[in-house]
This record gives sequence, structure tokens and C-alpha cells, in this order.
Amino acid sequence: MLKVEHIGIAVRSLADAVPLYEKLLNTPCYKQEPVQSEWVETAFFLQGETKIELLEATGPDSAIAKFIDKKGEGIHHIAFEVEDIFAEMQRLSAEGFVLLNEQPKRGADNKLICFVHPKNTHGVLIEICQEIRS
Ligand code: CMX
Repeated sequence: MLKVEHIGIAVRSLADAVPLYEKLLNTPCYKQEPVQSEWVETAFFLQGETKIELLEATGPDSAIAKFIDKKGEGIHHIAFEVEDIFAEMQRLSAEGFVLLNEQPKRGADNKLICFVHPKNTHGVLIEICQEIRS
């Protein structure tokens, strides 16, 4: 794993959370983007080398809606950048981690992504991600 690429924060409303994080971080949101397959709308901030991703649910079946119903707003996942997502998924599987998707999925911000079940990682949802190189 190369570095923490972003921290995902579940929010009820991007309309409320984006201006607040702009004030908090003293930097503008650089991208807002839907991920229709995940039923989320995302908003990104860059702070040094690390990104913050705010996530709002766009449907009741969204993982973000379920998370907020159960736990309230807050840190939803930590994403690590990897060089080769296929190799890293194979390695994690062989180490006994439960991957939440069999193939990498297309995520926000030009990434291939895969999630690791939080039950295996002491309660933290981990994402691995790789930049899509065209
Ligand atoms: N962090 C830590 N624990 C979490 C969690 C999270 N983000 N989301 C759920 N959990 C916990 C639940 O509270 C539950 O704990 P208990 O058994 O102690 O109650 C446990 O994980 C299993 O939950 P579940 O009810 O069986 O399953 P859910 O339907 O809540 O699904 C999860 C949980 C992680 C499998 C599902 O949310 C998932 O597949 N996530 C990956 C995809 C995703 O999160 N997409 C949104 C972001 C997309 C993006 O970044 O673009």
C-alpha cells in the first residue's frame, strides 16, 4: 500500500457539509461527483497529499444511508492507494480478509476501488484504490 489516499466521511447533506469543510480546511471543494452504482454523491477536498471525501446518500439502499441510520454521521472509511489493485486484492484474499467485491469497481475521482469488510479490520471499513490510467 502506498499511502492514505482519502478519508471518507458520511454526511446527511452535502449542501450543509461542503461549505462547512471549506471553512474548516480553508480550501475549496475541487470536485463534486455522483457514483450512481453506489447511490452516493461525493465531494472532494485536497489537504496536502491527503484527500477528504464527503459522501451523501442518494437513495435509501445506499451504504451511506444505512451507515448514518445505524451510527450517525462520521468517518465511514479509510482508503489506501495501491499500485496494482488486482495484485493487492489477491494478496488480501490470501491473507484471509473478506473483500466486498470480487472485481474492482469504478469509484469516484477516476479510481478503481475495492472494499474490505470492517468485521475483519477491527471495525474500520478499508478501501483500496488505484488511479485509472488511460
Ligand atoms: N465502518 C465500520 N463498520 C461498519 C460500516 C463502516 N463504514 N458499515 C457498516 N458497518 C458495520 C455495521 O454496523 C455492522 O456491525 P454490527 O454487526 O456490529 O451491527 C456490520 O458492519 C455489518 O453490517 P451489516 O448490517 O451486515 O451490513 P451492511 O448492510 O451495513 O453493510 C458493508 C456493511 C460494509 C458490508 C457495506 O456498507 C458495504 O458493502 N460497503 C462497501 C461499499 C460502500 O461503502 N459504498 C459507499 C461508499 C462508496 C464510495 O466511496 O464511492
